[in-house]
Amino acid sequence: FVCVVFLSLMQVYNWTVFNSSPSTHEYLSSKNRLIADRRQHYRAINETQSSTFIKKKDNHNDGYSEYVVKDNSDPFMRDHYDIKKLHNLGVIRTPEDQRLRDEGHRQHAFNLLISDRLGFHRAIPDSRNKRCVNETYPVDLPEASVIICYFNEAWSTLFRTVVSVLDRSPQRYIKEIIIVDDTSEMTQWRDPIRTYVDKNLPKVRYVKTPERAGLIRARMFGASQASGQVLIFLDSHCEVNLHWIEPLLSRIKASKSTVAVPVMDIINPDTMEYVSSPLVRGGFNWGLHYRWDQLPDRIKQVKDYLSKPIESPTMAGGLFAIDRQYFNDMGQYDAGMDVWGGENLEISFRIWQCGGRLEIVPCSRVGHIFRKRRPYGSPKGQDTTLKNSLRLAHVWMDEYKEHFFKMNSAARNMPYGDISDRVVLRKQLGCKSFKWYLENIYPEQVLPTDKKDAPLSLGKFKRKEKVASALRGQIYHLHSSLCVQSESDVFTKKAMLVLEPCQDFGKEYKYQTWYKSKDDELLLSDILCLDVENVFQGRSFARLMKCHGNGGSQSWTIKKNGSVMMLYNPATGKCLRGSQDENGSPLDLGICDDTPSLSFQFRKRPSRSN
Ligand code: LR7
Ligand code: MN
Repeated sequence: FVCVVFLSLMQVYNWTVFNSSPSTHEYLSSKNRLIADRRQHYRAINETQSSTFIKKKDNHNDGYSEYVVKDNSDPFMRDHYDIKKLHNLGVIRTPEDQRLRDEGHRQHAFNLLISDRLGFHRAIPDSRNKRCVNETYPVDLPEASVIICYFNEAWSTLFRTVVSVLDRSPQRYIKEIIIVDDTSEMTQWRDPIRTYVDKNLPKVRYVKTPERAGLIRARMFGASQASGQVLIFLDSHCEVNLHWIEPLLSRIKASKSTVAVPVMDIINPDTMEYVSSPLVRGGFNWGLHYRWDQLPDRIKQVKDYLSKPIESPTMAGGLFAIDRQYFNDMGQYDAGMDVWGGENLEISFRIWQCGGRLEIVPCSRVGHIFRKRRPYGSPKGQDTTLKNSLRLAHVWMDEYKEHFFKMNSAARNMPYGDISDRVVLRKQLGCKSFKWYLENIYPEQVLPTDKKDAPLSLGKFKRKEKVASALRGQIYHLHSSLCVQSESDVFTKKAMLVLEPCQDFGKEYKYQTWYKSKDDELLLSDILCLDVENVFQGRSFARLMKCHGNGGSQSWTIKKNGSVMMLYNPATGKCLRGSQDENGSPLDLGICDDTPSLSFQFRKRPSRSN
């Protein structure tokens, strides 16, 4: 037994352990030998198994044949993704390990130790819905240029992104992969990366922006050098899943003005675990932040909606496929936008308002490392999201931009640069109004005034009170033995939530009494709903809000794990989390894993004995 453990460790370490202090060059090239071996293996799998096309029928009208993808690579994926192995990689054995992990968290906001040890190839679970196996795709799909922009990315995550594309895409669909170095500050990696690419990865091209461009202009820079019919953008810390590319390309083959977005699976930044995401779609709030929305019923009623493309009001931004000509014709991106933020809503509004179509394609899955913070700023420290949001509000949102200003009164008078060429673009393309977009593409969206003006109706509460009593009580946090309550005694809107000693009587008890409505809301003392707000750098906090009855981020589902539960918020794809050590720090949302900070129970008031 010991021997087996030892051997399997050796196998893992084959990938990872390197002699005392190799130069980057040695490191990369010793790795490369392993990769070459491994690659043959993968290639074989790729050609003979995972991409077996069986001709289904000739479709003479469109001039192409339809093929079924035969999916016998699946067992390979499942057998090789091993969480225990992954946990082993995180074990710290030396001070050097410790240093790497700390440095990784500081510079990249993820676990660099595990990432580096994983190497460029790794198996991940096939996270697709089973129905996807029966989907058919045309065989003569257009070729893609994959564009990956990065600023200060770790080389292991960068190359895992690149190599996953090479491993899991039929080669004939990959015209090239362009990695765009957005003038990273880690200049010591520049030459090794370039050399490695030139020597070993023939389809991959390294280009560098003349100066730090920010991800928006960096993407345009990359796109301008691409020659494939389709552009596929990826973040620099992704891993594409089995058959990720065929469903995307088929949508574009069917219509050049369709923009296709894969489902973003979650790679945990602390453990590098690959977790399947639920099927949700893109929305936004009036602060112009992206949010995940649950699918509206009208979509869930469609047969096989779990494997068919669904239209989405917005996209998250980083991962999508678009016809190159269409991308250019419809104005690429707003070059006046800096560094990070807002471009995803801008391109989403533009696609819909100007006659295109934005879809989420459930059978295409790509993992992305969701970090808890962004480890870089903008060159001058500005808030680029706010400036970018202002630009898009002024160009695309007509009178509805007022709602944004109401949320950000300071934004009203902030400078946002010259937008005249974007206004001209909108005219030239003959785009529809924002009102049209809201009414036709995003009818589920509510205006902030709708919520504010609606009086709290008692009738609603009465109706909601008739819920199973099992889901009524205190929300007890096991790890701290505390109960969830509002940060303020009275129920104020927007209050954060904190953990406090559980109270068993009177007013205090009432302030800790929650129940779950039929609509999956969690109401505190029958008054306010547990909601989520993205406050800062992607970190989401739990907040009390007026119940709006529209689901979205106010909808919570219980994930049972034995006698404990996690409170899962499908809109954000995350779980309610209590801080493990600091008393009084507000509850936020975290990736749903098995850490104790996510474990809760509904607690009944102990019966009074005397
Ligand atoms: O100056 C920069 N130059 C760059 O090239 C800053 C960043 N970048 C690169 C960076 O290395 C990364 O590859 O741009 C990419 C995106 O930056 P991240 O990963 O730090 O940001 P993110 O994942 O939080 O960003 C999400 O929102 C952004 C808004 O501007 C972009 O649209 C990102 O592409 C987007 N990522 C995703 O949609 C993946 C899913 C995350 C969500 C929700
Ligand atoms: Mn990212």
